[in-house]
Amino acid sequence: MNKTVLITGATSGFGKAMATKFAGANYNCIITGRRADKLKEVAEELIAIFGAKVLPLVFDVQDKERVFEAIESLPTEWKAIDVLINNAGLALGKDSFENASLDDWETMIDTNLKGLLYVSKAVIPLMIARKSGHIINLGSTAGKEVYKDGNVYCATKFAVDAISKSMRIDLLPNKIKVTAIHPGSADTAFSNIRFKGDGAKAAAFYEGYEPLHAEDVADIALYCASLPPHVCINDLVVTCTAQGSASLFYKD
Ligand code: NDP
Ligand code: 8X3
Repeated sequence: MNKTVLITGATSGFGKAMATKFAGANYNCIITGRRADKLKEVAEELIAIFGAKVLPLVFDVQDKERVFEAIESLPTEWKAIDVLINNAGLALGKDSFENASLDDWETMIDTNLKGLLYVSKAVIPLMIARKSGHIINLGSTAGKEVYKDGNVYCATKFAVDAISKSMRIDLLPNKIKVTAIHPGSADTAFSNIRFKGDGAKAAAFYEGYEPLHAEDVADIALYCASLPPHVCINDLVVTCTAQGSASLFYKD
C-alpha cells in the first residue's frame, strides 16, 4: 500500500521539489499552500508525470481555525498520514534589530513558528492513533547560528530546532520519528520574498558560488523518510560546499 505524505508550502521551492520526489517514490501526496492556482499546477504535474494520487489543500498556516478545519476535512483514506513535512515558511527583511519591521517579525513568528505548531497539533493525533508517523521540520542554518540582521528569522528557526527536539522526546512512546533538516543557502524564491521582490538583491545573495538547489534538500527529505522503522535521523545540517557557517561563504 502506498504511503501518504503531507507537505506544507508545496507551491514552490523545497516543498514543490519534495512533492515531486515523494510522488516519484509512490507516495500519495497531500500538498498545501495559500496559492490555489500554483497548488493546482503542481497537482496536475504530479498526476501527469507519475500518475500520483494528489490532494491539494489550500490554507494559510497562520490561520489556526482553517488549519484544523482543513485536516479535519480530509477523507478518511487520506487521514493515514505517514510523513508530515512542516516546510512552509519565510524570511521577511534582513534589517538590524532597531530598523526591522514589527509586521515582518509577526508574520515570520506566525508562519514559521505558530503555523508549524498548528499543523503539527492537527496531524499528530492522527499519527498517535496509528502509533506510527514521521515529522520532518524545516529549520535552517539560521536556527543553529545567528547572523547579522537575521534577528527574528533566526529566532524562529532556533525555535524550530527546539520544538523538533522536544517533539521527539514527547512523541517517543507513540513511535513517531522527528527529524529536523537545517539547510543553508538554497536558490528558491526565498531571497526574492525576503527582499520583497528586489530581484537584484536576491540574485546578489547567490552570486559567486553554487548554492543548494531545492532538489538537493528534497532528496535528503526522501532519504530520511526511507530509513527503516528503528532508524531516525534526528538533526541534519546541510549546506552547499561553498558555505562554511551560517554567514560565511567562499565566493569565486
Ligand atoms: P519558497 O518561498 O520557495 O517556498 C515557501 C513555501 O512556503 C511556499 O510554497 C509558500 O506557499 C509557503 N508558505 C509561506 N507562507 C505560508 C503561509 N502563511 N501559509 C501556507 N504556506 C505558506 O522558499 P523555500 O522553499 O526556500 O522555503 C521553504 C522552507 O525552507 C522555509 O521554512 C524556509 O525558511 C526554509 N529554508 C529555506 C532556505 C533557503 O535558503 N531557501 C534555507 C533554509 C531553510 P504559498 O505562497 O503558496 O502559501
Ligand atoms: C535560509 C538560509 O542563510 O538565507 O534559512 O538565512 S539563510
